Amino acid sequence: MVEMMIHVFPYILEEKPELAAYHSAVRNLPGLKQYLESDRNIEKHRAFNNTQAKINSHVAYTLHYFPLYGRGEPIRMLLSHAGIHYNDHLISFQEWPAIKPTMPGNVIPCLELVNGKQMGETSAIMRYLAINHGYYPEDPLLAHKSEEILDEFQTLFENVPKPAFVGPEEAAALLPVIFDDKMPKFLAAIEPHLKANKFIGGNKLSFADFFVGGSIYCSCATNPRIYSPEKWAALVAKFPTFRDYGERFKVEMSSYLNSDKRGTFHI
Ligand SMILES: N[C@@H](CCC(=O)N[C@@H](CS)C(=O)NCC(=O)O)C(=O)O
Repeated sequence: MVEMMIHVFPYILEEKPELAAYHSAVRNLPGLKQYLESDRNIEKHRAFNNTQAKINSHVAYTLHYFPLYGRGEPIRMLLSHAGIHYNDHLISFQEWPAIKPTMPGNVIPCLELVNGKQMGETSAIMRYLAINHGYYPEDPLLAHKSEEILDEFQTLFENVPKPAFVGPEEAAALLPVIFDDKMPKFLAAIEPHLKANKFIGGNKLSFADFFVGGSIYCSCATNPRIYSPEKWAALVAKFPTFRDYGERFKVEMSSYLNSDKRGTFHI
């Protein structure tokens, strides 16, 4: 019963210390502890979480981010693919200075839970959502591959979005770095995995797919509003395994990509 209450009112244990003590004592009973930690229970827990988030469709999460694809888009994509309704709080650049001090680390994206708890850091938010909604691979090798690719993606994306936000001279200097060095190296490194697997997560999407299929393929390579679209097209043409993967990802995400939610963000 307490487990069910936690799903509906996730903050209840913080507010009721006696209930928290009772809950902890019961969970640690020898037979129960073993069952709760078994794979079977973890599966049921995930399925319940998914259903619960759908039932609480209007209160599941609020995502605070700019009206951009950027770091917010993998989060929007995962939530949409999971069928979870969320409040997409788009913060304009005019509003940002007043909101900035209220966000974790003074940056966004920030995922806010129904109890007001704010979570920062894109990768950590994505892992949290992946674990709760079935996008964290159970196979340790696929989990490692997803983590590895996400780490490489984060390094790559220190540069890739920049040309959209800097002056023409700085942008021009960055293009060879992106198109002749960073992007081809990244794609060459991930292509063998994409050749052997439908998605980075194997037969189903993992959190890393929302960065590679989402941010790289949808928000950059095939985004009609991207900088240097001809360079992106030429890059994709050189990596057909990546292109085929990107198209598979687009099919998987088609209802989101064709929805109004997708917006007309720039990058
Ligand atoms: N390490 C953080 C970086 C977050 C970040 O730099 N966010 C940018 C937008 S993509 C931001 O908040 N910029 C506004 C500012 O720094 O004032 C993450 O991965 O979430």
